[in-house]
Amino acid sequence: MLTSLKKQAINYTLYLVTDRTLLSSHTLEQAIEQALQGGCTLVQLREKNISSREFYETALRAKEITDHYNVPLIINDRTDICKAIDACGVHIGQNDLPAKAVRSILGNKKIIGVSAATLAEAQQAEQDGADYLGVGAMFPTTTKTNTRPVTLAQLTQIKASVNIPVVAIGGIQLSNVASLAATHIDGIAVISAILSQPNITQAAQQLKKGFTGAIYEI
Ligand code: TZP
Ligand code: MG
Repeated sequence: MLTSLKKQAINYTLYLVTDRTLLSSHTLEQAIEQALQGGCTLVQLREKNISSREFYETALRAKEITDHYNVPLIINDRTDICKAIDACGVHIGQNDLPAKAVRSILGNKKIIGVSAATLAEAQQAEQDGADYLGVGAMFPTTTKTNTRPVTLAQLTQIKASVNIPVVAIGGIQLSNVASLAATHIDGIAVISAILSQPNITQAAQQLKKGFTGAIYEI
């Protein structure tokens, strides 16, 4: 059972974030499994419109799959569900419970990720005990409304100013993924460019290659 990992051991390279409303033609469980077959290194279960019970049951099923691939599972927003299913951690936004409060509930072994769109938010999150940052939206996206744009220059500055891993999110696709590698970030977080593709496994493989290949070429 993968319930916590030494924090340095987490691989942020290709971070799948879920959205059941964007699936091409699969169940959420099939989609997660296919993305893992394509090389996703971390999965965040992100549910916005289901009951707590359904979220909990989905999280249990998702964890069975991620455990099988030895990949950590992060729960969006819901510290209670993270704790209840013994997931590896939780991801919170600027309007969710503060990182310090989440830490006091979850303890030191769990991963806490925080969304940040400015340098000030990034530095505050690090100070509050975040284990990694999700920074974006890097590119236009229709997956989430009310995003705040972050430039490549801002992302570079954030990465250079903090000592925790930084993952970029928002509108990342094959056509722009290489531009992110030059910022020296630790990984990319992707929803639609994986989950909405007819071949989820291939989409994940290509994105990973586009990101890591670009790193090695620099
Ligand atoms: N946070 C900032 S942008 C975003 C989230 C959850 C949506 C990312 O989705 P996509 O489909 O990869 O643009
Ligand atoms: Mg949230």
